[in-house]
Amino acid sequence: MYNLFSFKPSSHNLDLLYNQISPPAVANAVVNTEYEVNRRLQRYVMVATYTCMGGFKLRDPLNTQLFCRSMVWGADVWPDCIAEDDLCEIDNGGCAHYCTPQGKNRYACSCQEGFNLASDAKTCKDANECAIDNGGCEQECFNTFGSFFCSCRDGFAPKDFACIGEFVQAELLGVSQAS
Ligand SMILES: [Ca+2]
Repeated sequence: MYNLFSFKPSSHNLDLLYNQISPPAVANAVVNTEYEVNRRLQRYVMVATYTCMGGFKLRDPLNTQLFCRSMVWGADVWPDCIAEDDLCEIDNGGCAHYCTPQGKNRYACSCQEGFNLASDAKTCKDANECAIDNGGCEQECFNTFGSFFCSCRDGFAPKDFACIGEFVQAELLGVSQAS
């Protein structure tokens, strides 16, 4: 086994080493591997520098490299190539819930069921389902954050969106009112 850091490798050695520990693939990127002098460590280290393919760009232009230490490739932050025109790739486009790319440098936010898009077109606010047709509830409608529920007045029991009177409940349970 070669000691990676104790010598300046010849191109032949570099080929041998490269075959042993080729750097990991990063999606939509090409990689160039070479030895560089690390002045802090006072030795040569193997460095893989990634370049994004056409139509892609680095998520963070400062994170382009992986370093080989003890035969393992790593970095504090790994290089990452994202679509050039996909603003949703960065911080979800600022959307609270969903971000949908819509062509070059355009995107739209949308919300999960039970929420409506706020006036800033990014955040999502609770939809008050009860405000429209009483939420479809027969009697009481209670709005909750992200949802709602139906309820019934005294003497009635909820069944889906409807309310069943006590007499009907007893019949459903097979209880005779006469007994
Ligand atoms: Ca709600």
